[in-house]
Amino acid sequence: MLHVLVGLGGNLGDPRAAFVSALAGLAEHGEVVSTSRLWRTRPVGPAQPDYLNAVARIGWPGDPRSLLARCLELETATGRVRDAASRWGPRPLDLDLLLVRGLVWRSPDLVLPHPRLEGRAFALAPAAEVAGDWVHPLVGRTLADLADAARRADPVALLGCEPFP
Ligand code: PH2
Ligand code: MG
Ligand code: MG
Repeated sequence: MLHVLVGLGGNLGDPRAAFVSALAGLAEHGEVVSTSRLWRTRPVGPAQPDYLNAVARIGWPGDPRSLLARCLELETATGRVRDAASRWGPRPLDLDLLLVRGLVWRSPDLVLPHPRLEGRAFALAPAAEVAGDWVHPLVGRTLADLADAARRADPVALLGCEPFP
């Protein structure tokens, strides 16, 4: 069983509803152990609406690739279209594999930990709520520590948070 952090993001339509159905979809094959609060965050990248972000801690019985495939299916089910032009643009649902506990993985379609996890307050703040004591296997620091550092470096990244679900 893999212990995984999945990042949820979205800034089009009803991201909260998309998060709820994505978590139900992940729970069909894995176990959703806990979820962070729902954070409203300033967009990183081109100008676009604010995001909602959350992180789910899940148990997954398969390998990382099978989880990635499931996440892509769930993104597509929300109407997301993937193309080069929308890579950094607004989306109804983005599911990112952020971290698999204790695992470093590099293949053309998947890199773990997520290469931009460090320094991204919108991912680290919710990740620290569900797995603050997990250690980033490349950086050697806990997610709680990295979240504190990211928030200090970018104090306006986080706009607020509310209970979820
Ligand atoms: N995701 C992106 C680009 N920018 N900004 C915020 N605040 N939250 C995101 O989830 C996000 C982003 C590409 O995946
Ligand atoms: Mg993303
Ligand atoms: Mg993504």
